[in-house]
Amino acid sequence: MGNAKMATKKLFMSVVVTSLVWFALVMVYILNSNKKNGPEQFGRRNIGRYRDLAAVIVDDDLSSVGTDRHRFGPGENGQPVLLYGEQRRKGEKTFDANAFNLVASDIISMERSVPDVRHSLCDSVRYSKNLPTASVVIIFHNEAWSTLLRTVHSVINRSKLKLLQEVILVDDYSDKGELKEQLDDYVETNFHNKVKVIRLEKREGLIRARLLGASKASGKILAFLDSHCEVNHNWLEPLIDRIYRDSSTIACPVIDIIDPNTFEYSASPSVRGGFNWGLHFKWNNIPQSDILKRNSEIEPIRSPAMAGGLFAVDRSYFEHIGSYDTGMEIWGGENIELSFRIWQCGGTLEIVPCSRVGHIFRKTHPYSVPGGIDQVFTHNSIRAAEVWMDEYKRFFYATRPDAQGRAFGDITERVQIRKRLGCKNFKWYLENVFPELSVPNENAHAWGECRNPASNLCMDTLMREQGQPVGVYTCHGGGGNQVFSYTKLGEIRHEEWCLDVSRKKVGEPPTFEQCHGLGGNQMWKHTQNGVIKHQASGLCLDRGSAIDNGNLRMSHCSSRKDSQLWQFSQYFEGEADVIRSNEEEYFAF
Ligand code: UD2
Ligand code: MN
Repeated sequence: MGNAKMATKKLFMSVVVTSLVWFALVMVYILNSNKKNGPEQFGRRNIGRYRDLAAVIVDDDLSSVGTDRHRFGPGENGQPVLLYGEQRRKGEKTFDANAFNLVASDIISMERSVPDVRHSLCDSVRYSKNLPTASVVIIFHNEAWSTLLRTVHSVINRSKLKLLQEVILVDDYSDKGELKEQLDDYVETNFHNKVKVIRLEKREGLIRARLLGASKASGKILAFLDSHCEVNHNWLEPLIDRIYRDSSTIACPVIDIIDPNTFEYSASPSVRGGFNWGLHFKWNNIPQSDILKRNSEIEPIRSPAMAGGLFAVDRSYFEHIGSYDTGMEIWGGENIELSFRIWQCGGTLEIVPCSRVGHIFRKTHPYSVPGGIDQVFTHNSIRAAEVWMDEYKRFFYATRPDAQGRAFGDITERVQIRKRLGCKNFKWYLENVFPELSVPNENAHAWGECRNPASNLCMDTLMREQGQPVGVYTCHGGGGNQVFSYTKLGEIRHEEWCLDVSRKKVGEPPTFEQCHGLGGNQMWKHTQNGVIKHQASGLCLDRGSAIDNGNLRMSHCSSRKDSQLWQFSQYFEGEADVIRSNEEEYFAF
């Protein structure tokens, strides 16, 4: 009995020991194979990826999601690069030439990984096997070496290569030495024929540079990028898919944010493109009604306007609808013009949530612009307004007085395109595509500068944001931050911001809040050259005094105080009378 017990114990022990040995062996194997996928190995494999593109295409399972996880180093996974001491000082000096921190950019690998910020549902989407290929066109003027090539590497590493016809780099007459032969050599050695460089003989600006790129492209689809982007995993396929389904679609990726100082990659919120009456592009919240219509968060978002730099389009459709207005110069306005054209002429513009691309949003333009950036932007915007906005262009001119009476060149050809394509008018666009844009004469009693005549101070956003006090500033007649409206809903409004009074106390300033259209704290009454009375509190808007730090303040109403009298630059016909006939009610306080 005792012996049998001993034997069982021995057997048990040997099973345990053998299992442990096996376990250890398996662990060693796993650890070893993991090492093979580590950063070093990744680096080599990755070089193989574009050294021998043909071989990679066979096994094109878009492994970037997996391999990116194993990378480490400065800026990897979109982490910020923080500089100290001498490096920090050096970095700050590079802003003048680049409008971003070139020292930080140079430290980061050309092939750094980015966080996979796509919605989790994106991975389960299955796309057609028959998708056409795309040519990616990247235009640049004096772009920095590291940001330009990081853009290209990201496209090579994170696109399905069988969908990537080619990458075309268009040099818009840069004068940086490194962007000439050195760039040609780099591209030749690293990307073979997959990437081409073409050059303009003179500075043409981004509009004509993109057109040159498009004319050399052979893919069925064109995908445009700025020269300081980092595309995210599988960004291209969802864009092509939308165009494959309907060739009259222009598909834009979600534009994520790369910080110009630290190069941190962060996901941007779900927004869509719009603009104000000055034709400045703006990001807007997606209206609730559109959110409710969507079946899932990864469904494309219809967008009234595009930011401009990052979009995909069917090449022949792009030609068919008149590509770009070649009468536009250097920078600005072409995105709004294309947005109007695509919608008014029967196409669709959308943002595709499963496609994401990071872009360095710069605060200034580091390059010189012949004629000045403001001048060319105004010139281009006038052309867009004249061709597409019909009678509504008066609101553009009223918001941008610098555009009034300026020559804008010949637009005959563009007007003919509009006729040839039988495009709809701007009223249709406003009603069907962008009903959220407040149209002054339809949605408002009064519009323009809101002036306190006694002081010549005007209501001014002072570039403030949500929740901050509404300001006043000397009237400048330049539109922009001094354009307000008194809407038919009783709002005092600047774009999507409404004057709101939640602390109903004398001396408190009104603040900017998102307009909700429900009255309440955003409901006012105004008579021409009279007071602006807040309905819920019974207090009136006062221009304030120096001690109010340039803020408006709420006061007890008195039409005898000239600090409470306001005059909009425009009262719409018929409306002023209606307002006046109710005057008694307004002054009953
Ligand atoms: C935004 C767009 C940009 C363009 C612009 C309006 C995004 C992310 N960016 O401004 O693509 O639509 O609005 O016009 O939506 N470039 C040239 N030649 C020039 C000037 C610029 O090739 O004379 C290149 C430049 O190197 C860059 C691209 O054009 O790749 C756009 O210029 P940007 O980055 O200064 O414009 P951005 O992003 O402020
Ligand atoms: Mn840009």
